[in-house]
Amino acid sequence: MTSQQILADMATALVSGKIEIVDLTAPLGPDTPILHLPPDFAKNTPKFKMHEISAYDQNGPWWAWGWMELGEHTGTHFDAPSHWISGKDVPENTTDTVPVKNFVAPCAVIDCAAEVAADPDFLLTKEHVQAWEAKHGDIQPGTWVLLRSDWYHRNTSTEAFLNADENGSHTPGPSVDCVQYLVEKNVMGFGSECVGTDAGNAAGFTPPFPAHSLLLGIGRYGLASLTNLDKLPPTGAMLVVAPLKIIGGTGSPVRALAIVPRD
Ligand code: 23J
Ligand code: MN
Repeated sequence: MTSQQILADMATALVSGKIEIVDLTAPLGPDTPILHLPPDFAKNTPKFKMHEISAYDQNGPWWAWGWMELGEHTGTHFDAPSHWISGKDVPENTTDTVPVKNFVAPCAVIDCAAEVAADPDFLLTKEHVQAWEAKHGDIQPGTWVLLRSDWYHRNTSTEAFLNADENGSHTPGPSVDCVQYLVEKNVMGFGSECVGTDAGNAAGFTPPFPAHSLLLGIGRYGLASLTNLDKLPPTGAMLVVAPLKIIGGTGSPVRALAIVPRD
């Protein structure tokens, strides 16, 4: 089949609904949950804020527009390699230099919803990934690996989303050996429904924050605060996720879309 035919068939399937577009993006607004780092890293990212320039009024009689106060790592967002010290010198490591072909890639969805419901500190291990592969096939290079936790249902409450107590944040993520395995597989990156790609207690891992440190360190990427992963098949969907082309950006909010076969 020619590539022209593939795209023509895709257009037909989109119109008929045999291929569906699923929105993996959380709404972006003043109530969007923001990461809270421990007090020894006192400087946190600010909450999203929209400032009005005009609203069809004396400031602009025929138009409405605003300007935003927006952290790079806010809401559903992309982590570029330069976000982490391990990725600071890798080539094409900022939002404006990441090769655009990496913004369209297949995804493997690992369903951990039941495990996370039983234990919010659940860690996805190498063994879990290998068990998934035994069922669904080996994860190929350049594939996004997404942890389905159903955590996105908590996204409307910062408290429930961060799930913190005096011992820190209780949210799922990958173990160190899991991320090492994903590095060996040369995946496109790791995606999570939680506020960041790493588990809530990942500051204490060796290395700390492995999804950040190891994957960004090899020039790969992260996706955080994804939604609707329960609407994706384990394999066969394609992600379209592109950060804003911020010059030197370490990350960016995204509109994350999945192209999903439905027949
Ligand atoms: C800075 C420090 C630690 C973490 C993060 C940012 C993120 O999760 C992020 O948004 O990249 S864990
Ligand atoms: Mn981030």
